[in-house]
Amino acid sequence: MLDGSSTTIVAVATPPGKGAIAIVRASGPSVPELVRRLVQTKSRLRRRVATYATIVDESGDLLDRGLAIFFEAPHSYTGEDLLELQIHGSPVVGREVVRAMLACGARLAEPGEFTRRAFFNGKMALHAAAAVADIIDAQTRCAARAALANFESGLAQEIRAVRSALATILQDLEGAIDFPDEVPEPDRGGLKERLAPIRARLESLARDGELGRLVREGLGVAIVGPPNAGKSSLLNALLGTERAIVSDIPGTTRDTIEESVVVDGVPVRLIDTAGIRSHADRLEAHGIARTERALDSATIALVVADGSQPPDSASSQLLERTRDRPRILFLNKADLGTDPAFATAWPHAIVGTVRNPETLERVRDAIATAGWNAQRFDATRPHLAGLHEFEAAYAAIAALGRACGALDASEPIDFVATELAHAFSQLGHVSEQVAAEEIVTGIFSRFCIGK
Ligand SMILES: Nc1nc2c(ncn2[C@@H]2O[C@H](COP(=O)(O)OP(=O)(O)OP(=O)(O)O)[C@@H](O)[C@H]2O)c(=O)[nH]1
Ligand SMILES: [Mg+2]
Repeated sequence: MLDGSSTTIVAVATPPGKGAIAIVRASGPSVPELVRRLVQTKSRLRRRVATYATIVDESGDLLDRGLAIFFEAPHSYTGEDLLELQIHGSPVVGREVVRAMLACGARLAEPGEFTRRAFFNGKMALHAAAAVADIIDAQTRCAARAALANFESGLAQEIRAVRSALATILQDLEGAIDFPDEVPEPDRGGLKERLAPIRARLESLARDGELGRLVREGLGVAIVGPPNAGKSSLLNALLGTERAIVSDIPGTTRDTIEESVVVDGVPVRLIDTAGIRSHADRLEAHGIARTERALDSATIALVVADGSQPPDSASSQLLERTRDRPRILFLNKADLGTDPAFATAWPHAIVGTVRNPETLERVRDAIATAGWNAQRFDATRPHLAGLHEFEAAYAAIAALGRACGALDASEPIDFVATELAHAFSQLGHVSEQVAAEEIVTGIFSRFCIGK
């Protein structure tokens, strides 16, 4: 049973491979015994004091020398007795120390199990545990700062304020519902006015959350177009390195190539693809099938065409195909001129050349506009992060919308109260420590072993 703390768990907490030091972590009731059998120090190991130690195996044979730190329950990361051994950063030594602990009755930790124990022992709130996973997963400085902002309980406080405003309105409605003959119904216009800022606050939290999600998870941009349009040249120019092969032979790129750049703090996954054309050899046809998949999976289609030539059927088809989705149209090779037919057919396109930095800046701006409306994300503010937080916020926003609709349509006041109560209870999933088992499991499954 994962939550039980009757077992002692152990893992190498540092990443695999060679390093300056490695840290082996053990947590659970038999930690004092592990200390007694495996950790030899001149004087008794004191709590929370790094002490030079000789580490031996279960038979007393030397394994390594390093630092040992003992944290006594409940004053540890997990809330249990916890031992950290800082040893030499050799994967072999790390494995041997873990093996010796297993021989003394410990078992290997599951991914995230240390943090899971911290949560179940009341050392850490669920949102903080999720923030820890986000800090570790962060791909950019902005994502790391944003995760850190969520480590504190700011979001829960904001949601509590919204809930208490809702609770006050609900109380005011209660009298009218329970004693319809004695208590007059509150003024409907006044109720709507009181609900408006609550809705606005939640909507703003949801917007910030969506931006945070982008900063955390990144955005896929598929660079598509006919062969020879300059797609790989564009990828290279945006990356600032010669990542993809560029040549004047149409059909140079055969496979999709994915690389990330950071735009306004958002990791943007650029996917260079094989040029689309109808007369392709077998190998190229495979590449074009991958292009199709990249186009389907990416959020934004960046359609590139050689604007110095008249439009061909492939570029016209792509123009039609991407009509109803977020897209950026880019007419490249403006240094060779721009065909008037293209200028008419692609009126909103960026016209320029990958060789011009100003054109690249316009492409980056267009990604920011298509991807996140060029809104700035304030990484210092707490924001919605977990899936269950988004679900709860959107459910509450929808319920408030229905409540306002009911007020407008002069529906019975108890219908309005039901919707407000629903919003109130949904938001409780964010502000209070009530979390369904699958939410808890979902959060901890993201962790690596040893955390
Ligand atoms: N004059 C000019 N040539 C360019 C420009 N961009 C790319 N090229 C040239 O166009 C040719 C094709 O460029 P690529 O980047 O390989 O084109 P692609 O769209 O990736 O082509 P495929 O991989 O075959 O689909 C190369 O010879 C590039 O040097 C540009 O802005 N101006
Ligand atoms: Mg290419």
